Amino acid sequence: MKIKTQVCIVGAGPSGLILAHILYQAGIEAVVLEKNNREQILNRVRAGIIDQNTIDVLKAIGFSDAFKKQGVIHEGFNLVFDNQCHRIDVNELTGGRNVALHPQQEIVKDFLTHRESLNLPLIYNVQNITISNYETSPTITFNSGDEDYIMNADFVIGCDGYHGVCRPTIPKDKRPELHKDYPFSWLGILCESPRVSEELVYASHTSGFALISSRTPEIQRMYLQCPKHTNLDDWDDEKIWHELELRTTNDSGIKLVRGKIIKKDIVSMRSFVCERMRAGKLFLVGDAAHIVPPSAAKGLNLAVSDVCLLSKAIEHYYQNNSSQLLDRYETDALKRFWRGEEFSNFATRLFHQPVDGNSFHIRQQSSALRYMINSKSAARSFAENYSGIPQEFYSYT
Ligand code: RFL
Ligand code: PHB
Repeated sequence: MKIKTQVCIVGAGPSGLILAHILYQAGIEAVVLEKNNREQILNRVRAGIIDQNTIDVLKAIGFSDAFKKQGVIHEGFNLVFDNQCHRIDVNELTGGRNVALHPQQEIVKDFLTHRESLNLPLIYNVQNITISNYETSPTITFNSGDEDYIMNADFVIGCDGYHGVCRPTIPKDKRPELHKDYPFSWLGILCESPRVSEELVYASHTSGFALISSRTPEIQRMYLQCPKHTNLDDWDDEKIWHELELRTTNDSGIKLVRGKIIKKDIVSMRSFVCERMRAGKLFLVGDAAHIVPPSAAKGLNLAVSDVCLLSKAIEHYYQNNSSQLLDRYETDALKRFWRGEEFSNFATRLFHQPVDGNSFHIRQQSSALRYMINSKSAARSFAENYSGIPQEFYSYT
């Protein structure tokens, strides 16, 4: 089958679906290609926290009601170390900015069902994508089920995550990539137990980092720092609960309640950036271009930030027949990304136990944690990054 469209979006994760929606609102045609089926993309457990910038975007593009239904505003979070709990009041420190607990699956579900209700094109089970002629006039071939497709598009947008096909389409010598691996991972669980804290608990402990997050009042999401190549079989439920309780014990009355663990997964901790986010008519967005460790809950927010820049640039192109904003996309997106990257790296160092037990690192970390609870300036800097640096910050350049 032959298809012609304005924008081909590869990937129906949050980046791809939100971008497709904004383009639709601007009257620009897009076809979304997704390698998985509908069930698979709806059942992917990932982000829990979105920042103020993303909250504002969801509201601005017509998803206020969906946000109100599923999102819970958090005005701060709890920081536990030396078994004491300190509340960081993000709202007060930033003059009214917050984060929200708004699970990524719910965001994906909202945008997907909205797209379906409008009968807009999204092709599932897409395999063997090839992208040619992307410098000038892209052609995309793929198959889905028994059908072979050839698509012509003005633009191809890679929203296909870290393991996608779009980034590798750009020859290796034309895409500088930077990596940082962390020497530990996270073990994540979903469990059936009551919510024990209104806000998240980030715990730095001599046995390692722990995080108490949530999905619904009845389903909780928690994480433990664990060895890099750990085997899930080595973590029975008793060991997981023991470590979670040990690391989060505190003086504030927040106390875990054990429940049935319904999912366990290992999350690798890494930073990655491909500094080529554009090659002709091919653009990379979100995790396809960059990854941060989840310590500071930034990845999805950085993806949405890319979406905003690129959607504006594509609109500008069609309205004014001008590539001016498209030409700036990579530079502007990387500037925003590096702020999120530096902050995610900072939070990772602040919260996690060094695997070599390095005393110098541990003393610095204790000092930084005490500084954060004793100095409003230090706490404000953290809160400003955590709730999302306002986009105006970048416009001076
Ligand atoms: P995604 O979500 O990876 O979506 C990519 C989509 O592309 C599809 N795809 C393809 N489609 C067609 N052809 C191909 N060849 C394809 N290859 C892949 C995939 O099936 C998928 O549907 O990328 P996107 O849209 O850029 O979104 C990025 C976010 O998913 C990611 O940054 C966040 O989940 C990161 N993250 C968090 N970010 C936050 O802002 N707040 C958080 O609280 C937060 N928590 C987390 C996180 C990431 C985590 N993990 C698992 C790394 C917690 C965890 C545990
Ligand atoms: C989550 O709820 O999955 C979550 C929350 C905060 C983080 C990372 C993940 O920093």
